[in-house]
Parts: sequence; structure tokens; C-alpha cells
Amino acid sequence: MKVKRYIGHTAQEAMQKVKDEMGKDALILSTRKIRQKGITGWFKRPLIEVVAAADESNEGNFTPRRIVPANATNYASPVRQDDTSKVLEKLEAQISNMGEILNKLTSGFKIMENHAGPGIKQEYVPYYEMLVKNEVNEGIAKDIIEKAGLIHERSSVDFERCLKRVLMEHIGPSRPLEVSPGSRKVVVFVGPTGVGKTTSLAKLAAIFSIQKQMKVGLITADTYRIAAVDQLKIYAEIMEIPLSILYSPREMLAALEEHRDKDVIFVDTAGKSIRDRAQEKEILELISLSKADEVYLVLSCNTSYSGCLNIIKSYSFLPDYKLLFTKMDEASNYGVILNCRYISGKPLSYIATGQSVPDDIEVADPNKLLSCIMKRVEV
Ligand SMILES: Nc1nc2c(ncn2[C@@H]2O[C@H](COP(=O)(O)OP(=O)(O)OP(=O)(O)O)[C@@H](O)[C@H]2O)c(=O)[nH]1
Ligand SMILES: [Mg+2]
Repeated sequence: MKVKRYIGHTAQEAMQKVKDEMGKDALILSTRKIRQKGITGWFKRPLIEVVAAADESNEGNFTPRRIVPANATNYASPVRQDDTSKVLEKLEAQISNMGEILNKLTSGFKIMENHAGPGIKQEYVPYYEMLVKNEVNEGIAKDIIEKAGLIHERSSVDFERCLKRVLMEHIGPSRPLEVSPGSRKVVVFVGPTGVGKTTSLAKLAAIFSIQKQMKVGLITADTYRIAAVDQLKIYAEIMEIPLSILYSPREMLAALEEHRDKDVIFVDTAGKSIRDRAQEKEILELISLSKADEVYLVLSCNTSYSGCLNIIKSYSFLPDYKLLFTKMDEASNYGVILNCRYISGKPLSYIATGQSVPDDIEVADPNKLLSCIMKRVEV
């Protein structure tokens, strides 16, 4: 099964792309209007995004089980109140993003002006700059360089090796999901809205059920939006995995009972906005009622440093969790992963690298991360 996103200037154009690539019977998962990137995008006609699925073995000859024309009637509808607030929210995010870019530029100039760096020995400055260029936060980069410097000065080991050692300690070992047949594991996905919780959950559900031949169950507690339930329903139908829908955390016990024979149960939750205390309570209830074995905090690699800081702070109510990163394909480098590891102290699990289910996810590889963070050394 392959899930892919198509963009067109009109619905017809996007649908034509779907037809051309996936065949005329591709399953349409969702359609929506999207704005073009950048401030100027708000003044241009919106584009149309269509997410479609097709069985890879049957591509071009796929018989849909059910067609869900999500949002299909929305094209001509006038701008509503919630659309306006979404536009404002996006504008705010873009403005804060611009602030972030300005900060980075200013700090870049500071490095150029004062080549000695922020209290760092001259010989280490190129490494500091390399980390900062790879979007490691300046304070974190300084701390890492200082730690490596201390090891270097106390030993005869060259600085680069010391730096790699310290970076490896901060990246830490990866802790992907381990499931053994018969021992039912409950895994809960939490995170901000739109980061890729449901898609990542579907990718792992497919890997565990199709590739690893485990008995998988799905539970969704995201009943705030009809489209959210439909999204997981479609994945569940395609993968032939049973799905239970919870309208209140209290229904968790009954749902678990429905999945009593499963090896692993994936629980999807609604995206949480920062400081939503009611939703925090609901997530905690879901975790405790399901006796969750693992919780994955899903974060997008597109998030700024201050964004990550706020998200990680806002999830400090969780007893424990692992970090799962998405949208690596849209990010320019890997510093964000190191920053989140450093701030949260929580282990890495998976990195998602695109929209295709189940292909675009991999176990976080510390060596690969290290070499990406250490790239472009200018010494
Ligand atoms: N480029 C890219 N897109 C991704 C990735 N993971 C998810 N997406 C896309 O991000 C969008 C949102 O994904 P969802 O899985 O619905 O996100 P969510 O966190 O469940 O969203 P809510 O339930 O609304 O909070 C979809 O268009 C996905 O296809 C990824 O690794 N790379
Ligand atoms: Mg979701």
C-alpha cells in the first residue's frame, strides 16, 4: 500500500496527477486547500492537496474498499470564522519563524565578528560554528564543545574524537519498539497538532503487522474531528487491522478487551496545543487506563528551537516517553534532534522521512545522526 500527496492548482489538476500515477481507482484519503509558502503565498490562489492511496502490487488497478471524499464540498465554501483564525495562527507562526531566522542571522554575524566565539578556545571555534550551522542551539553547542575540550585537555586524544564521543553521549542509543508475540504491549502516540502522529502510527502498525507478522490492534481517541477518525479507519481497513474508537477515556478498558489477543496495540490521540490542561488530563487518563507500556512524543523536524523548548516543556506532565521525529525530508539538517535530546533527556526511537506509509520511517541511527551533525567541518 502506498500513500502519497498530490498538489495541483485546481482539484481537477491534482486528481489528474493521482489518476496518472496511481490509476483511476486510487483511494482518496483527503482533499484540502493549502496556501503557497511564504507571506506572498497568502495573496495567491490556494493550491489543492489530494492525499491518495493505492495498493502497490495493484497500482493502476486498485479497487477501493470505501471512498471518503473528505472536505470535498469545501472548495466553494466562503471563509468561515475557524478558517480566519487558522489563517491568523499560520501568520503568527510565520512571523515568529521570521524572528527566529533573524536571530540566527544575528548570531551568525556575531560569530563572524568575534571569531574567538562565546568564550571558546580559538582552535575549537570552527567546530562550534559547524554545530551551530547544523542548527544545534548555540548554548548547547557551547556546552558540548566545552565538555569535549575538557576531555581533550586531560588526554592525548585529538579534539575531533573527543567531540564525537561527547556528541554520541548526547545522542544516546536508540530505543525502537520491541514486541514479543503473546506479551501485549500498549503504545500511545502524543504530540502537537499536525506533526504526523497518525501517519507514523500507521507506518509502525503496517511494519509490525505486515512485515513482522504480529497481531496488531488500533485504538483512536481522536474523535474531535470526523476526518481524524476516517483517516485511521482507512489505514485500518487497508491493512485489515481492527480499530476501536474511543469517545471518552473511560471506554479504554472495553477497547483493550476487544484487543485482548493482540501483540501490540497502537493508540492515537488528538493533537495537543500548548497549555491545554483539559487535554493533558485526558492524555494522562488514557495512559493510565491503558497501562501504556510506551509513549511516543511525536515532533516535527521543522520545529524551531524555541518551538521544541515550548513543546517539551508542555509535555513535562508525561511520566515518561520516547522521541519520534517526523518530516526529516523537509528539514535542512539534524541539529533539532540533538537539541530535543539535550533538553528532554528522553531516548530516540524513530525518524520519519516522508509521507509514504509504511516506507518512510526508520529506526533512529545514532551513527548516521552523528555524521550528519559533524558534516561540513571547515578547519
Ligand atoms: N513530508 C512529510 N510529511 C509527513 C511526514 N509524516 C506525516 N506527514 C504529513 O503530515 C500531515 C499530517 O500528518 P498526520 O499524521 O495527520 O498528523 P497528526 O499529528 O496525526 O495530525 P492531528 O491528528 O491533526 O494532530 C499529513 O499530510 C502527512 O502526510 C513526514 O515524515 N514527512
Ligand atoms: Mg492524527
